[in-house]
Amino acid sequence: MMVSHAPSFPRENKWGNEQMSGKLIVVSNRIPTAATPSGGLVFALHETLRSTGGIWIGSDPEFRSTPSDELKKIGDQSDYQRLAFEMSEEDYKTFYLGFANSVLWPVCHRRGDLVQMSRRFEEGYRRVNKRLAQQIVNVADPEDMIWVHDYHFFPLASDLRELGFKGKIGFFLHIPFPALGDLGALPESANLARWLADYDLVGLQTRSDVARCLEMFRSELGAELMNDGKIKYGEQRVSVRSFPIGIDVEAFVATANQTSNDVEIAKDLSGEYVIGVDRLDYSKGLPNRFRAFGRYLETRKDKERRPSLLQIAPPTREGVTAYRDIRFELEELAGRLNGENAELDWTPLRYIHRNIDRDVLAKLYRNARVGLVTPFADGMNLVAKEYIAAQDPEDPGVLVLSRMAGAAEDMTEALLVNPYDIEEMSEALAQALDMPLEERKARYQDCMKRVKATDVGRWSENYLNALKDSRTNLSWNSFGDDQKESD
Ligand code: ADQ
Repeated sequence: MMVSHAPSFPRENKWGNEQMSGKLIVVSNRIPTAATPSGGLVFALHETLRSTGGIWIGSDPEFRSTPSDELKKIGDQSDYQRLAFEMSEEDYKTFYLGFANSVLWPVCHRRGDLVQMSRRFEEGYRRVNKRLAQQIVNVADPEDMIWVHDYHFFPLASDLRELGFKGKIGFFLHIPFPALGDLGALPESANLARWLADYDLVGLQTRSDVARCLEMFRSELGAELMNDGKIKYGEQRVSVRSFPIGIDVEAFVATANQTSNDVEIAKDLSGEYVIGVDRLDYSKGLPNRFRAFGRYLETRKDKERRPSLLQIAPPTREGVTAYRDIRFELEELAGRLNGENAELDWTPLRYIHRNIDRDVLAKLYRNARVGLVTPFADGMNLVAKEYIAAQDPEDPGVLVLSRMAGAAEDMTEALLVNPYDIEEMSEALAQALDMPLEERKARYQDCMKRVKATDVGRWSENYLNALKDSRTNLSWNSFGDDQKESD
């Protein structure tokens, strides 16, 4: 009797047909609730769904003691459906804060030391994914195409396949793909290779991410790289490709060009300044950035020159200990930096903990002489692209960019730095502040070319075309044959 490697699922079900052109179903943890969403990624997916119709599924921000089995309509439903899956507080703590952000996030950002292991986290992650898969098959048709976003949902394709969904399923990972050595910090139940093999297309940010993903498959017994570039793993076939994400360039340039009174005031108050904009996350390298700025102030030749650092960093994931720790560390560093360097009429560091409207943000970027983007690890980093897009082409500022950000793979004309090297960063800051106009323009033009080439509209189009062209995972076609022989 032949043994099928395909997971068992009901043989008689509605997913039995070859792919037809169906609707698009996007799955992401967050779902836009405002009628007109802002922000590059959300906007691009919104535009895509507006033109194709379809469904966007994400988590309901409110907890339920007993989450419903049904997806719930939320927000505007006119162009496409927005459906939310409910979670209990336990789900949120174990799936979101727990497994997603205390296990997967640190592993993907090379911080295995911050991983918090808990069986509850593993169970919560599997429970939410399995429940969601069931909810999706309840609303999906056989010919639909499902596009899953990010590390919250690695196992979703496996769970959907188990329920019999044979259509195309794509995955896009927004954060770095983990190095082989770091995968050892995952619990055994988290088999990324198995989970990813159930997708038809795995999209990653950079070529380096693809190399790490292929290395993982190479290390798996039974996985092979095929001549057509796909990975064969057991009965599964999956393509792994890079799709560097970007911003809505035209909209951002237009926003930066607008005049806004708020920002004129901010400019008057700040004089010459350097900007950093990040979610308050340990992966973003903020303590070293503050140290490098302090070092620059100490070593600068012209003591009359008094640039300030404007750091905008809204706190996130405060239910996770590592995020509370980084917040305390930064507050202490900020206090010391200002205590040691401030003068009666000058505050060197302005550290702001809240979200800023995008039009104000765009103007703040434009007026900043330098953009400091210095993460230890980052899937892409859209702030780097926003900073460039916001510049005045006739008098652009300079981007200082960590080599560890995905954006550095293409934006090679930024001043690339090692985020662990405080001295190098402080020297780069000095070089950026002193850079002659011609060099600033040349570097800006080169970076801007890359920003345009990865516009987020093009990104989603490229990804969806690749997913459409990908062949449905072969095992789902061969399943029937195996079954006949084994009958
Ligand atoms: P993030 O880790 O959130 O995204 P990033 O790419 O920099 O990082 O995007 C942050 C976005 O939030 C930017 O658009 C920025 O303007 C905005 N933002 C940050 N602070 C803000 C503030 N105070 N007020 C208003 N807006 C603010 C994840 C991955 C990245 C990857 C993106 C997209 O970690 O590596 O680039 O997804 O795939």
